[in-house]
Amino acid sequence: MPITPTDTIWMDGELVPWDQARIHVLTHTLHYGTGVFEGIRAYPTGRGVAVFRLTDHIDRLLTSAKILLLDVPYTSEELVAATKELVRSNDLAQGCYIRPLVYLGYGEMGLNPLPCTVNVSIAAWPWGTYLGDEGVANGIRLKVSSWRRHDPNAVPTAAKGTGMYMNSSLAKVEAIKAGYDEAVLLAPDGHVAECTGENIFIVRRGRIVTPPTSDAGALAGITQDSVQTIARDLGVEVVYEPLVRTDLYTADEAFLTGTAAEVVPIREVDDRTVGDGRPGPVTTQVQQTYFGAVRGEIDRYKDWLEHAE
Ligand code: PPE
Repeated sequence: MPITPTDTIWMDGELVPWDQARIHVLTHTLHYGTGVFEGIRAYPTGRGVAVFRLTDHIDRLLTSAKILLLDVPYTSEELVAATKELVRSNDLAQGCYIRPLVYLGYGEMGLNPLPCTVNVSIAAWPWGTYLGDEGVANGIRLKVSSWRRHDPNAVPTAAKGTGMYMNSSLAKVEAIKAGYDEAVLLAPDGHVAECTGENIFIVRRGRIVTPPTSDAGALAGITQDSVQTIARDLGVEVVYEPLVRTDLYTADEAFLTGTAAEVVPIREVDDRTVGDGRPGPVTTQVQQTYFGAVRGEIDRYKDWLEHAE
């Protein structure tokens, strides 16, 4: 997914021109993956551009940093304000993707990160659909990866750590090279964990089922949480229960969620057609409601919007 440059990137308290937002090649996090990050989206609404659940994302960033013992030199309020300032000053009224990153800077090498400086950057740019317009409309083809998700005692799966995405990237490449759109990873115990950058759900006998995030070694998704609220408001029960791969094959419907991906139907898993191969009624209703919520079209969900202007 190509990046469209904007004017500035927020780096350690300043808005730096896009082309000058550079770091040294000996930056600690570049070598060891010792950073944490977030993915956030802002959408155009009737009242100007609004960042969806911004505070929740910044709080998760700080929780990830805490898990990695990274001492972030900014408060949640300061990072929320910085993000809004960035969106305001970069002509992003049509919406954007926002990428905050906490990383260990230049000056120390070796595996002890404690003496390193902790740096923070926030970038934002317009970004289209992550898994393609066709996938959003008609569903994607999923492959169970041969790569396992992390053991939570090997790396902290509750943190959105940069280095951990080597695992996601390996699974994504494998899936794409095999002709699929996306991969789902199993946890070390064989239960379904999550996709490379999304949580996974099935619909079975009228209920929505998603793996219990921390047990499955999956990230506790903010979109997953939003979808849980939306589904319950639609009168559909949502439960967090362990799933095995054949539960995906035999589901009535399946979909995935993430900030970048949004809500995307799954039409096939390992060449088995899910349901009748078209987005099912529950998936479609949840997806439509999510798109309405992020764009400020549904009063009930207005509290999720944090206006940049
Ligand atoms: N699991 C993983 C592994 C993950 O990376 C994400 C977000 C989620 C679940 C869903 O979380 P949430 O966005 O809070 O609903 N993935 C981010 C990064 C994607 C990327 O390609 O980079 C995102 O969606 O922004």
